[in-house]
Amino acid sequence: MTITITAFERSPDGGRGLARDTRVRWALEEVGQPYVVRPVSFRAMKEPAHLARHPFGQIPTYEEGDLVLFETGAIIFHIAERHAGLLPDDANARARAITWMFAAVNTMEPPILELATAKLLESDRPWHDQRLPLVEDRVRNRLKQLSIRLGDADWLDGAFSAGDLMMASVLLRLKSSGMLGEYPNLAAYLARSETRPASVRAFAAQLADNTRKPLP
Ligand code: GTB
Repeated sequence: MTITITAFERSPDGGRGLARDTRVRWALEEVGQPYVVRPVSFRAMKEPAHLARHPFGQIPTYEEGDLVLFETGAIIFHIAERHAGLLPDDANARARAITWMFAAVNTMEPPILELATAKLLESDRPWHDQRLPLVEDRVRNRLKQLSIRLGDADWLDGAFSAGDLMMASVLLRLKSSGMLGEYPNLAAYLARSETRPASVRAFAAQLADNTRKPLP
């Protein structure tokens, strides 16, 4: 059955991997599933046809036959459950990998998104200079805790899993901040993730979709 995902018609970052369809592409590449991309404009995202797929009018979505999913955590969990390669067979190890997926989106991502919002949308507010260091501290606190847990391991819990895929996608958002450099094992963890062949293919595909010239 063909898998179709939605992605920005033109991503604001030019397709450099920050939009969340990257993590879905990456998961599909890890498990060797082909997919097609339906590009969606910002306007189309808020129209009924897309809202039927995604109640919040966002990308990415995932379609496979009658099944329509939104939320990257749920999409990647679905992919990992249906195909070998992203979750361990052992029940306890599997539960721990799923725990890391939740930790990525529920514990690590919120302060990281708050930081992005503070920098991108609040820089003209009179309280910005006072608030920014507080938000940065919240991010550093989580990075420090994650760094201690990772230690000198390659991945969060044994072999690479969907938990690492989610965590690396979340950390990616910090790359331009320079903060990851304060935690060399996390910087190395992200670099290790980014050099996985499946990740390289996913990023290349997203970039290609964003740099392709529109048809005349
Ligand atoms: N919790 C949802 C999930 O994980 O699936 C969040 C989905 C989401 O935030 N989608 C964003 C979206 O559709 C795109 S990824 N935004 C349009 C809207 O809400 O109207 C977030 C994103 C977009 C672009 C960049 N960038 O270019 O730098 C970075 C991150």
